[in-house]
Amino acid sequence: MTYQDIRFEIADGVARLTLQRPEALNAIHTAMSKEIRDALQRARVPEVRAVYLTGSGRAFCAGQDLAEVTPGGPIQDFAYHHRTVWAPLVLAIRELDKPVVCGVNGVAAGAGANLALACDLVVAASEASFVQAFSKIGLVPDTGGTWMLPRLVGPARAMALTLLGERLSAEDAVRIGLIYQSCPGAELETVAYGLARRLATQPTIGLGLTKRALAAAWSNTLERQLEVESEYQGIAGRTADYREGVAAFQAKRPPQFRGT
Ligand code: LHQ
Repeated sequence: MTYQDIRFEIADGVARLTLQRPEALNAIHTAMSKEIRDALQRARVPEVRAVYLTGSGRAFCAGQDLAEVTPGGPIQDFAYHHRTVWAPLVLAIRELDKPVVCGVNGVAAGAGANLALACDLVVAASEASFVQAFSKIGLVPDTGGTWMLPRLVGPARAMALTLLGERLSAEDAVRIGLIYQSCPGAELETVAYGLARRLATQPTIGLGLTKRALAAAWSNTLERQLEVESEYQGIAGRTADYREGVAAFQAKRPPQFRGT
């Protein structure tokens, strides 16, 4: 598949996916969502050990391309549209067995904000902001927002963010635990892409299982979760990276993980 509205490249073990419609603040339309899904599928190859998602221009992503969903426009069935366009994007990120870092370079609104929050580590430029814009146009939060927000920031803040739809600065997003980190925009590449590069040198199988275990924990009892941990530790303990990690520790040298 050739891409019109995203850029995709693999280097240093990192698949970099850049949303590339700056004139519309990287708002996503159906064809673009297919490109993103295709790229996330391509990121499944073993050579890729981390994914970096970011936007071009002054925004990260303004969510759904409103031109496509205006009354009388091409898309009228929003339930079907969300089920087939946005929900699969969230699941593609969450189900990827490797870390996904989001470098939020500017405003992230509507489904664009929740796409960022679906990622494993979110780092935002200090000029960036997060807007649950849905209520402003009479819609409900989607793209996993109603699931993710209360878990990340608690029910009171989730309710305020979604009902009021006010812009939340990157700094406040860190303060309330919505995202991991913020940094000056000029340093986003170093900090956020740097995290992705660093993660790409780590024990990929163990990181993938960690991601899966934390996701499972949301709905498990402690007993069931302890069993998940037992199972995953069994898998991690059989990896070459575990053997390398222990050997490096004992030899007092840095480990050379290969993701196997
Ligand atoms: C846009 C957009 C956009 C197209 C800015 N589309 N062009 C799921 C399923 C089914 C149905 C519907 O939705 C969904 C999920 C959703 O995501 S619903 C929520 C959709 N997103 C929004 O409502 C956000 C709309 N955008 C905004 O509120 C503002 O643009 C933000 C706060 C993001 C940025 O504000 P400003 O920095 O003041 O920029 P701006 O508003 O001037 O926008 C710049 C340009 O980008 C402008 O075009 P123009 O040709 O006038 O320069 C906008 O029309 C365009 N743009 N968002 N979502």
